[in-house]
Amino acid sequence: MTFLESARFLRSAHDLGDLPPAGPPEVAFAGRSNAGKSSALNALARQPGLAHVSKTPGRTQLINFFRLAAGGLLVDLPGYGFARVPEALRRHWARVLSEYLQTRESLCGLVLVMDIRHPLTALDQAMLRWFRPAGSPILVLLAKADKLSRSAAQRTLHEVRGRLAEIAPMASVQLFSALKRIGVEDADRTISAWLGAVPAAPAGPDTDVAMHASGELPSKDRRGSGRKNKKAPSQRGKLGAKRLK
Ligand SMILES: Nc1nc2c(ncn2[C@@H]2O[C@H](COP(=O)(O)OP(=O)(O)OP(=O)(O)O)[C@@H](O)[C@H]2O)c(=O)[nH]1
Ligand SMILES: [Mg+2]
Repeated sequence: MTFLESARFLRSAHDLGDLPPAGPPEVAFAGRSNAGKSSALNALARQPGLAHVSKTPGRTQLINFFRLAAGGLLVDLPGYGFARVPEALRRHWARVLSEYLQTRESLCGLVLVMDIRHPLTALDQAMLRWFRPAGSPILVLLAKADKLSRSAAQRTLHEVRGRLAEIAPMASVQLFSALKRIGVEDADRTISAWLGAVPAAPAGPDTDVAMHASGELPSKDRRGSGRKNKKAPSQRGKLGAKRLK
């Protein structure tokens, strides 16, 4: 059994007051509505029904916590950016997400899931800004990579990597597909390392496991994953929470 395969549903939270007490390290999955967060979590945990997946955007309306046998937590966050969500609910989640990212002491890494066809939206960039001061690692998953041709996926990967180098240097990025299981092993290694399971994966062939198959050379320039927190957890709580416009 892999480290992440031991994930089991723990509880849901509607507000910051409902969160389980901060303690074991946790990794959160954030992203736009329908980007593929719950599917990514399920692919990594190798349990198709663990987090709820839906064709209807805005399906995950709670913060869902999953506990690992070793004690860490995986957190499926509600998606943002879905226009048809009532304004009051949108504001509620904007406040909860920004405060959670900025103040949650035990959050040791962020997985930011983006639909590869719509990467780095304004709200994705807001998530990066909120989380950046903590200095903890970020893994950007360019999800639904199966929706693009291999060359288009590679192109987007390089473009996003270039932009991230400017706006969030602590972020690494890789291709991902829950459907075709592209990049699952790489993401698993990175996240498991954050949670203390295994040594950090060496910077190495890109998630281009799928690209290998196509005969393309793997990229060598992926930034290392599994960085350690630069600040003590107690410093996280001192960051002021800002509201999402
Ligand atoms: N082709 C393809 N479709 C995917 C992939 N991952 C997710 N999907 C589909 O995208 C839709 C949304 O997936 P979810 O995992 O529920 O997305 P989410 O980000 O959790 O959505 P919310 O909880 O609503 O914010 C579903 O119809 C999934 O089947 C993928 O890798 N490839
Ligand atoms: Mg979801």
